[in-house]
Amino acid sequence: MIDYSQLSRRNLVRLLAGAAAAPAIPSLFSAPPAWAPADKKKTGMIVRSTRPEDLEMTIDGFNTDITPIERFFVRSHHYTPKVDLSTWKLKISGLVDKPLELTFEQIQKMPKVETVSVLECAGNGRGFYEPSMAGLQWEHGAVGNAKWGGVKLADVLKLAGVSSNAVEICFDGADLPVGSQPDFQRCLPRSKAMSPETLLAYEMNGEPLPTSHGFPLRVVVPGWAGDCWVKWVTSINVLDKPFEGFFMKTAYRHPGKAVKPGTAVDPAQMEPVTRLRPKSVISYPEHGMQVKVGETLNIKGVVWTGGGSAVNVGKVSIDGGSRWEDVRPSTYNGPYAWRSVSFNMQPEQEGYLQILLRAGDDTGDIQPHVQSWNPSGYNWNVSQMIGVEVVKDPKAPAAASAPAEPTAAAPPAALKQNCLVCHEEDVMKQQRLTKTQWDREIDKMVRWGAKVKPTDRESILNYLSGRYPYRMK
Ligand SMILES: Nc1nc2c(c(=O)[nH]1)N[C@H]1C(S)=C(S)[C@@H](COP(=O)(O)O)O[C@H]1N2
Ligand SMILES: [Mo]
Repeated sequence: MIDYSQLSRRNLVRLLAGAAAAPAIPSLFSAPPAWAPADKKKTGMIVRSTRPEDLEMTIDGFNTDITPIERFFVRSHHYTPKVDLSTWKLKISGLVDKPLELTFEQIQKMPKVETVSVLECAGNGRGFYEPSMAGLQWEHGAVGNAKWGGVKLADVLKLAGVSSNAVEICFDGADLPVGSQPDFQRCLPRSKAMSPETLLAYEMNGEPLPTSHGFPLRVVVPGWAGDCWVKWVTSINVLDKPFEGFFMKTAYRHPGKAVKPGTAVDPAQMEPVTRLRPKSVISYPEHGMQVKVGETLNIKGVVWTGGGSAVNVGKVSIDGGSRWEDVRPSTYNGPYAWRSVSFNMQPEQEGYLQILLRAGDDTGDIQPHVQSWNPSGYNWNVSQMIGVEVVKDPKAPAAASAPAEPTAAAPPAALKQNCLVCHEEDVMKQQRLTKTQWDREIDKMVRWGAKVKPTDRESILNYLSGRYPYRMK
């Protein structure tokens, strides 16, 4: 076993050239596919947007320690690119001693590491904030826990030799923006980039990285929110000052403190979203179920946290939060993985149970019971509460059916010409906004290149605010 952190750059170069006796690395790509392989079909997902692809895992997905690829959520800002591995290269440039271009084979020859880590979108839970805001209305499932295999990002950076003035390491993927939308480019501060848990991964759950998750290579940033986990990576650029692109300067920023719900925050006061906070999800029973009086009820869920600290407390309450019991997480797949918790109780009488789960980590951070509202709806980690009925004769839950949409006029031609060329109506349908909020969304789209005539603008605004008006949750 080579202690990779001790390898010098010269040795690395020799390893790559095959001059040193490199350890045999089992390869899943012995005959690399020319093109990205066809992905496994996703099952049981909530479709938040068909194109670009945004899929959410349903609650039952939290019943497993490792999230299968078929159930793993997808969040893509642009359309999914198809990568040709025979021409694919990873370029490393900027403030480095030696700019490099690595082939996929060269990366595979480097020492391989594996880590189990939660990947959670910063916007997971946005749909619970009150008042609501624009954006994908994720509930619980924009998160999953997978085993990632690849190389340490630091090892690749050491090959190129990062200059001592380097501040940020920026990544770009093969995905191209739709229209004149800004390109999805994200950076890590030097310290997190060089940290040993941060990877460039080519495997997910022991399989080649699937297309929708970034084939052939993605950034894996254990403990940090999903926006840093750049997919389809083709270039790494080392900078001596903070990158100014839209997805760093404007998006994925948080006021860092609670603000009055509904208020705008001066962009200068916003800081980047980084570390995940302690969080938990109850996977069983599901909200609204009926359970049998006198029978053992096995309450299950998962707990996780970010920032290199271990989840060390799980607490469960069955009476709406008056009394709490400790639950010990069972599995341990490392500090960045989620852990399963299980708690048995026996409801003795008919009635209504309000079950809560609460996670904390060893920094003393613990899940709150009230929201900390922020303008983009990031970092939702309010302790989840579900309700179940205790009855003598439980009925199986009725199959979930989508709430009926009010019948309304067909979308105006202007919506088809200006909006539905880039995305579907599904992404609008889930958002319930005030007329002012819809107006701001149209402004954003215009800034992103939608050429909307003033007369069209009015009909689009009237349609959206009439059909998808603000409503209380
Ligand atoms: N190139 C690229 N990388 C990306 C994105 C993207 O749109 N383009 N989305 C990011 C966001 S916001 C999240 S939450 C994660 C989602 O990863 P997944 O689709 O594998 O679940 O990928 C990140 N990496
Ligand atoms: Mo995200």
